[in-house]
Amino acid sequence: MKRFAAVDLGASSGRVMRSLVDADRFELTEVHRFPNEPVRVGGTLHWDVLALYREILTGLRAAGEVTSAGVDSWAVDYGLLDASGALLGNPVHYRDSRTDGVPDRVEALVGADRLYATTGLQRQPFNTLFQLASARGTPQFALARTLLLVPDLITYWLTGVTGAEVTNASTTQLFDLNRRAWAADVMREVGLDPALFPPLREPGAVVGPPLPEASLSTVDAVVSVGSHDTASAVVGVPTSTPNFAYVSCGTWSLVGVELSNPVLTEASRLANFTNEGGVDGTVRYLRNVMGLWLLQESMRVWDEHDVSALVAAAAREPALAAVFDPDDPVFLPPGDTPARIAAACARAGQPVPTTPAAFTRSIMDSLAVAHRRAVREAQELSGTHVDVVHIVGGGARNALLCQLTADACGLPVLAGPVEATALGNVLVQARSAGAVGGDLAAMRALLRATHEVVRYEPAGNAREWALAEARLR
Ligand code: LRH
Repeated sequence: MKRFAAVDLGASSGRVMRSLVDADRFELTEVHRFPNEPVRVGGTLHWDVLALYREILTGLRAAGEVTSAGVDSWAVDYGLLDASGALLGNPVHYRDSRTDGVPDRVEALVGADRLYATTGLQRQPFNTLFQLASARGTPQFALARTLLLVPDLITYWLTGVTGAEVTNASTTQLFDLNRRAWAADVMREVGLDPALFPPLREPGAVVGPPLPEASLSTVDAVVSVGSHDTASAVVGVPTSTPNFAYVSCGTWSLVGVELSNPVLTEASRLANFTNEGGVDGTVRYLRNVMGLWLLQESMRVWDEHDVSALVAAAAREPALAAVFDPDDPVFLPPGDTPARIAAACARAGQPVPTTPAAFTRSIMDSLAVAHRRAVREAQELSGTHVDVVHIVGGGARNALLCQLTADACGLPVLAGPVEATALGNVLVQARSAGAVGGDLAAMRALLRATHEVVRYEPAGNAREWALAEARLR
């Protein structure tokens, strides 16, 4: 029996989890949870990264004796180090507006088709490439000698070792997925010095022991994991078949399939599907659907805190009354989401919801329709076939969304585990330590043997969902 710690920095909170693993046991306990709230200062939305680091140390001490610890967080965001290794300012949060208009400028330099052919990455304003293009020219950037994605920054503070974990590096739009190497040509074309980007490391690589200053005598080593949270979440999908789609459902719904090679066709680029590097050389071929962020932001505006009551009320509202496209970029920044939804419904000539319950129903229906569209397109664009949809992450708790997704896709949905990201983080560490053996299928078999899923059978009228999808266009 071996013990591991998983650090996961999510959209509203960070957690440290302790896990016990052997050949037929796999337990996970949360030992420390802390807020992860961006801070707006000087007109920019920042990470409060030192406060997070302090909480991570507290959590790792609370985890007790562990063979290793691994860190994951959301993609694309980074810190810059100067020549002495000091952090240059607080990392900027990807929902900041500094990249407004930047993708067009960058794509005028390096064609969008050329970018996609090399990196396979979807066009999102927050891609690291676009963030860097907007940071170039600032005094801080002039001093920068090393770029570290946020989990790599935490790992650097813990160990003193710099590096770039590949699953997260693949979200920068500066990474060549076919070669699994930095895309130095693209960097040069946009005026970035390739020397800024540290050597790559694969998930499972041992980074090193904690530095004495971290005072973590109970942690033997820090190990590189699928440090992009979505990469870890997909490891944590308990599938028994290769013919599965996943919805990693939380703040975002990441909807797609697992492939062995990227899809780099023009049709794929125009559909804004992304190819992200996964654990064991896999490709996560997916679309970013706006996800439960729509509900979280609406609840913030309504000053409403009881999500279960709201979803229960939404379940009693009429179905498919007001469907809008959740992937509209107007929903990306924080703000008055209900007003934006109302405007989207009005624009589409649909009834405008008026109560929180009706808005919530509209969000659930629209997400289910967007899940359907993404599952359908992922299959068409990649030439694969899907028999089942796995929903993992916090959204697996939302029975209404799970049932609507099954109905919309016309496929069974298997929901859970809620903690897929932390479980995937631990599985990679456990394999590195020899506590579990084998490939992804073997790791997922251990998950199935130790974690329950809830099955939702598709019901309802397939034609109605097809018509609802047509209303998104
Ligand atoms: C989910 C996620 C997603 C990225 C986004 C920035 O947390 O990592 O995969 O696209 O955040």
